[in-house]
Amino acid sequence: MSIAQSVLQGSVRDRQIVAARVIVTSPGRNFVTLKVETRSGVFGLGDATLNGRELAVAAYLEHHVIPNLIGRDAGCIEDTWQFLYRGAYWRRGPVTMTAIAAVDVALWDILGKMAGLPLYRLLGGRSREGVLVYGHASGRDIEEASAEVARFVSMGYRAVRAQCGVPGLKKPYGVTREKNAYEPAESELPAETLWSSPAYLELVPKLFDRLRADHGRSLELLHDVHHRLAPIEAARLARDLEPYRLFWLEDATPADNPAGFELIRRHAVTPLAVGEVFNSIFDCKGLIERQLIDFIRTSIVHAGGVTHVRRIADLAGLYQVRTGFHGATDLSPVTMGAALHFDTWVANFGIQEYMHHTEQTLEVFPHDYTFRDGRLYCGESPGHGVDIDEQLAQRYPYSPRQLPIARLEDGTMWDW
Ligand code: CS2
Ligand code: MG
Repeated sequence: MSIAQSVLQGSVRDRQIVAARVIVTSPGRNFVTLKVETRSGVFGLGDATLNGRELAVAAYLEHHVIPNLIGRDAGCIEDTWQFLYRGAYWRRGPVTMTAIAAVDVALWDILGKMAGLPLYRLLGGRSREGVLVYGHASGRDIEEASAEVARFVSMGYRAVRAQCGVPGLKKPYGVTREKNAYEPAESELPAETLWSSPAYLELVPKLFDRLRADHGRSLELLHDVHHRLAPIEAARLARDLEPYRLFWLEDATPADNPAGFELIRRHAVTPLAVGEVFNSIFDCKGLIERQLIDFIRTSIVHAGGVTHVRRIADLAGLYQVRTGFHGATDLSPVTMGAALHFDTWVANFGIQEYMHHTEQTLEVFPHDYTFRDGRLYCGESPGHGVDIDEQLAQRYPYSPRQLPIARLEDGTMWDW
């Protein structure tokens, strides 16, 4: 009888959590992974990576979560979630909800391995063959950005995010050097970048005018404002971009204030995406219920795991808001694996972000998802289908990194 079968038919004792540990590794960038082990030997992995705040989550897990896991039944996923959320007293926030997410995803991984089923089967089965993804094309100028879009189209992408440099601004957001995956957390202390909304607002409509001229109207084009505009500026950009039919305009204005999105909605029909910095349903609720957004980007790793994001997706579905999970390189392959199972199941799926991890990273995290013809396909392995090579992981020690900051030309602190 396999371990899985014995554990499936086994007692609570087999499912008992006997150990859990945090693995910090830095194959090109920092990742934090939680490994939860049961008495039967079946283990699960959860991603606990929070870019620039990795050790905060690692410490939260080590000091405040793991001692509470030992002895618990790994099969009690919901009760463990409620224990870690309600029991914290100081609830919500990115560190807490990333730590809860790591436990939650590890327990879903264990359940899948016990049941001998891939995660999407545990959730309710397949709703689609393959998951539409978008890649990240960027360039120092419009010319270079359009050539990069062409390169992604040649690789089979049906949807591409386009970003480009802004004249006069050094270190523009989202522009990679030498076609590497964009890695913003590049220094121990925050690098300082310069921002100018007027220069940006002049440029972006020209970028998409050229992209539509070069690549036609059927290619799905996306753009990330990255929280930089005031509501009225965001409304103007969304209106200026209407002729270019974007799939979505992302983080057009900081979402702390949902009323800012009412202003955008009043002036434009460009679809809006928000939520990669959200960490609970309460961050999403107002925007969804007031129909102020079209895609919710809140990710499994930063919003309490599968258990909580499933609730967010169900709420969104009532308002025909679709999912568009965050999928940057600072979310580990464990999150990509779990997200693809979720994307394969969820009814109101929209699109999945797919920034390529480095080869180093992919060696540390063996996985069974695959890319072809503009879509990602989760595997059929039990659980989420991603593992960690702990020996290899040890070769890449943690390296302190923080995200950049942005200032205006007069020195005013701005949103990066
Ligand atoms: C970006 C992210 O992918 C995106 O949409 O907003 O890359 C974001 O800049 C990083 O995740 C921050 O760590
Ligand atoms: Mg973004």
